[in-house]
Amino acid sequence: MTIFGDSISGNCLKVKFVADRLGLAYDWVEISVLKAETRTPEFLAMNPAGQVPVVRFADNGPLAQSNAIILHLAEKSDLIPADPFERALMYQWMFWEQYSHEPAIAVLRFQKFYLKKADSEIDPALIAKCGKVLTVMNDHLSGGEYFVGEKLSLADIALVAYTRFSHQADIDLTRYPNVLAWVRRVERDLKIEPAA
Ligand SMILES: N[C@@H](CCC(=O)N[C@@H](CS)C(=O)NCC(=O)O)C(=O)O
Repeated sequence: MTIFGDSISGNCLKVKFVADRLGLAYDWVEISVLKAETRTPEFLAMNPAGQVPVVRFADNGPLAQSNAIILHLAEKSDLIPADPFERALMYQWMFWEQYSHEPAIAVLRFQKFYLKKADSEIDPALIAKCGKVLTVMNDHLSGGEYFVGEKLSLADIALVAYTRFSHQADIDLTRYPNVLAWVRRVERDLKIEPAA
């Protein structure tokens, strides 16, 4: 399979983390969002939404949406709980990640770290939203080491993708100690270095 991704993107790194963890072979094609490489006719033919990640499978063609991709890659693996209710809890966190978490942390990080926006240009509501999602996570993690059950699942991988870049959004994760400990735990599990 071929992963079309931008290596600064948490959504794209989710796909890499799952493929690496499961030992799946892939080619990585770097597509720069900042250089508008998601807007070429060739790319839009694969994903009319003009977004990475996209994975092109030799047998089935292209698939977009990071969480759809990782669910497909991890099917029948230990990254998806066997118990139906635990599996539903994993989906719960993955849907929350896309609707509430990613639009906060990833957007603030992009505005601060890549667009270099001044604090005066940042919507205070966005900063408040980041605090809210990290508080939800910190409270949840007071009851366990992972988001669902007692082991790593796709919920952790989806949520860690941007949480580990919080410092690039000028968010101090030491204010959310359970989250910080969990980020380091998941990075260790995935055998990746803490984000610089
Ligand atoms: N919900 C999508 C979001 C994908 C997304 O926002 N991709 C960004 C990079 S992280 C992108 O390609 N942006 C280019 C654009 O929207 O023009 C997913 O999880 O895959």
